[in-house]
Amino acid sequence: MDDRTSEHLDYEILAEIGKGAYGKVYKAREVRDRRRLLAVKKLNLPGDPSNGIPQVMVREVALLRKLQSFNHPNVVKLLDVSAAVRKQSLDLTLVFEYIDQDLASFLSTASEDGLARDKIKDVMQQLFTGLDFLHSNAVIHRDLKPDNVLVSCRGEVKIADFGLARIYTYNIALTPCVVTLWYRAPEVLLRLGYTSSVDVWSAGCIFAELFLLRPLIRGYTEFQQLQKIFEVAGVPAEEDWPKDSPIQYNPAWRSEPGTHLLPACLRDKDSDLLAQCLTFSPSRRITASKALAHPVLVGP
Ligand code: 0RS
Repeated sequence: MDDRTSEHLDYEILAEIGKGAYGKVYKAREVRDRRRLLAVKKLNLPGDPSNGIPQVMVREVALLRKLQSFNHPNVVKLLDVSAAVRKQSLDLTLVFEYIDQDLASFLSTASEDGLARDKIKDVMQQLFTGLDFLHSNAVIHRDLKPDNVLVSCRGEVKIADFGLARIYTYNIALTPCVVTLWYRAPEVLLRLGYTSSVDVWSAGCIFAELFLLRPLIRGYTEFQQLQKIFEVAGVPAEEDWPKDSPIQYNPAWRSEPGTHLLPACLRDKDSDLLAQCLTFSPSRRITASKALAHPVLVGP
């Protein structure tokens, strides 16, 4: 039954560590010589695979492997890929290096005095470096959040769960699970086209969260998330409102950005970087590469 097409790494599953639109992620240990800890991600793609592996999947996996060849310190390392053909589905297994902690847990255990500025700067530098690398290779994460930003015991920040977006959309309709809207850019909430700038929005939300130790914008429906975005970042000008938006611009929306909602200890340059990440117009939002040159990330 188990007809593996390629398998190089042998491991034993230790525990399930996550579950979502992507399938399941397990913590595992390599058997025999190296006994490294691994993160094993299993995707189950329904459909009849007898006509071959779907093109999207081949392309996305090829892209992941190509990215891997750069060995970038701020993205998780992919060690192995294998596929198993079953009667009514295709099982894809991705094996990654295991990183000790996710940023969400890291923040939940931080002292309530907050993180040191140097730490915030270091995390954001690494996050934007990883994003800049992904974006330079035409990879958009689309769902960046503290749960899929990993922090190693040596303080390395690594982005996980990227590059399978097109496979996920295939799976998403079938997975009745709650997704967090808190890091979503307005154009994603409005279901408009998106570019790599959606990840910069998410990074901005994470930047604020490093100060606040709680999420900056917490909405429970797409519209509520959008309203809360306006409360924090201000209402966009009517001429910036996308023509193809499913929601009509409402001149009655209040337009004062709520500085009281922002972390109190932000300095001017922090607020400036945050505002440039949380810019409504994707084309005017700062890029990951430009963010790396921002005074917050280069200065003393
Ligand atoms: C919600 C509080 C819990 O090494 C973890 C790892 C961890 C990994 C790892 C490596 C490569 C992934 C994980 C990965 C793959 C989808 C993913 C989605 C989210 C995150 C990682 C993904 N919080 C979440 C789970 N968790 C404990 C806290 C941990 C802890 C250590 N190391 N994942 N998750 N890719 N696909």
